[in-house]
Amino acid sequence: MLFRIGLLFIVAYFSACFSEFVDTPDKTYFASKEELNWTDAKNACAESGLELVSILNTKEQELLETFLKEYQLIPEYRWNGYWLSGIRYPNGTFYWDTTGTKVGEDVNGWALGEPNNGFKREHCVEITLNKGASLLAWNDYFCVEERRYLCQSPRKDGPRGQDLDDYSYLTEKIDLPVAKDEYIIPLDFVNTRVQTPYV
Ligand SMILES: *[C@@H]1O[C@H](CO)[C@@H](O)[C@H](O)[C@H]1NC(C)=O
Ligand SMILES: *[C@@H]1O[C@H](CO)[C@@H](O)[C@H](O)[C@H]1NC(C)=O
Ligand SMILES: [Ca+2]
Repeated sequence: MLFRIGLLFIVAYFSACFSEFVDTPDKTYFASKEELNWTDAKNACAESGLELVSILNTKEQELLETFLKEYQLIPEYRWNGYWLSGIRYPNGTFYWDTTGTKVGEDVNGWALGEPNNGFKREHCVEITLNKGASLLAWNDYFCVEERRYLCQSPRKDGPRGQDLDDYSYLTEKIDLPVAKDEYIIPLDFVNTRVQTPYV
């Protein structure tokens, strides 16, 4: 009996650890303390009744930036981002897994020169610091890498994503079938969004 109580305690302790988020009064966004690869991060959000963050418009980008800034969660350096729900589909186009909508349709948050599909293996979207700047921006990165991640409360309305049958392709090389030109980032994004740099 004692043994079983001990075991229960250990299980409860570990599951509490694994669903650990930064403690904030915010009920919209949740930042993890732990670092997981993209698929594990997706599952960790789901286990808490949440979903990985999608950014569908400028307002949502600003809300997220405000959240990260308010709770001092801005990445300290460029290689220290958070997973979002964006993934590259096998055909090369990015979609928000959470909503099933195209990434960058209404707000273009890509960092300068991103997405660049490094080593043909960068299929998951993180939010991190822009190259050489203190602004937050999106980057495609290796899905196998462990990152902190951002969950959101599921939307009450709006588009819903459908889980893919299989996410294992995310670790594989994807040769982009589209012209490289389509991946050149409009400079006005970098110049116009977020006027006040983070301190
Ligand atoms: C990529 O795949 C998605 C999902 O199957 C599809 O909806 C979309 O039209 C495709 N995009 C292109 C450019 O082929
Ligand atoms: C993440 O790690 C799990 C094991 O914890 C593994 O099953 C899964 O394939 C990994 N996903 C990626 C995208 O690397
Ligand atoms: Ca990249």
